[in-house]
Amino acid sequence: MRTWDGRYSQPVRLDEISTPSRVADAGEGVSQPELGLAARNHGMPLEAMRYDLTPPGLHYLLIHYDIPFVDADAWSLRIDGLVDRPLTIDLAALKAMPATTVRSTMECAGNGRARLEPRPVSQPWLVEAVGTAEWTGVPLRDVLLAAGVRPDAVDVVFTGADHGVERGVEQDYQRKLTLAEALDPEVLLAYEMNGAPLAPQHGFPLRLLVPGWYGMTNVKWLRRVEVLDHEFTGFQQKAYVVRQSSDEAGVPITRIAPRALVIPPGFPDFMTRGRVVRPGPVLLEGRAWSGRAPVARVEVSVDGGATWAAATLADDGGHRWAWRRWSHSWLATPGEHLVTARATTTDGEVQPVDAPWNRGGFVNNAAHQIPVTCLED
Ligand SMILES: Nc1nc2c(c(=O)[nH]1)N[C@H]1C(S)=C(S)[C@@H](COP(=O)(O)O)O[C@H]1N2
Ligand SMILES: [Mo]
Repeated sequence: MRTWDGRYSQPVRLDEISTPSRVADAGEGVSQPELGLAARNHGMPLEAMRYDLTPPGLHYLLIHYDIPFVDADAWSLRIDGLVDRPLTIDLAALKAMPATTVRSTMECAGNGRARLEPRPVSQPWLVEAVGTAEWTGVPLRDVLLAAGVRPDAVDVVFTGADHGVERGVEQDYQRKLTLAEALDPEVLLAYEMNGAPLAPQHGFPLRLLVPGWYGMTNVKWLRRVEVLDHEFTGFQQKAYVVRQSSDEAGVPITRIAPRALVIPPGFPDFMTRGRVVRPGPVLLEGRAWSGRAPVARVEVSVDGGATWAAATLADDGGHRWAWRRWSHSWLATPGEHLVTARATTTDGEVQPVDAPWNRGGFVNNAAHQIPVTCLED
């Protein structure tokens, strides 16, 4: 890190101003740079799980660099690389194509990172990096078929209009899908969120929407779709992996692991956000979702996971990729309680109680725990 020592005419390299990845020391508090990230990239207040669709402004945000200013009239999408007919499509042409809408829960792969011990230093999410929206747009498949993908295509790369530097690497934000994944008819080039044009912070005018996948794949401010005859290994592709140390290649992160979250019961203390309830029946409720096999059941515990009871789980209402409501009636008694919920999929995958640690702080779907104080009568 440079300090201001008056030698302002010294040449500076990008790797000198860009910080390497790091794990916090034992007991080290959240740093000023992490606070800066948290203030830019806000989470969804957990009480917003009461809404089927996350109201405008309450959906979480994750923006690696700056929100680019995009002039919709000057903007167009380029589809090129290994295609027979490279295309340049403007917004009006895209909107003239047949559109579909999908209701989908999006979650950041780093959700839960700040609960890991030791804590990987990055955007310090607790559990609130999630939201649900209805996304409208054109199936990517239709656009790829119109361009005519060549038989030897391997990967499809998506480039956003945002630009920055990360761990010394200057880059446009880029992610890929394999050709087979990109041809899934559920993958959209989305220009609307909840029936309105995308807001600047959510990718105006166009983003990729891959239902069931962690957030990082849903490239915002999309400006180019390039078909490659080889595997794409860009920075963001190598960064989103589960590994124990940074010299491992790691396992790529794809679909959202099962998770249930609890709407914090009762009322909060301002500073600690500790919850307070009065004795008697308390309706515990929340949401559960999975981008892997569907959620089969949700269980609730009020003693930190020592004993579990089955919650009532609503069906998905035809929205396979959206969170589902669950509830459980609890008879609260005076004292301290640790309210916990966990989801299990139809494949038998169950949320762990202890957080699964990895170097990037990804895919921590440990069961949500909320300390609750029940007052005397
Ligand atoms: N171009 C671009 N796309 C991006 C990002 C970004 O920084 N730049 N962030 C990704 C990450 S890590 C997440 S979790 C989601 C967040 O989408 P949202 O802010 O609309 O909730 O966008 C993804 N798409
Ligand atoms: Mo993310």
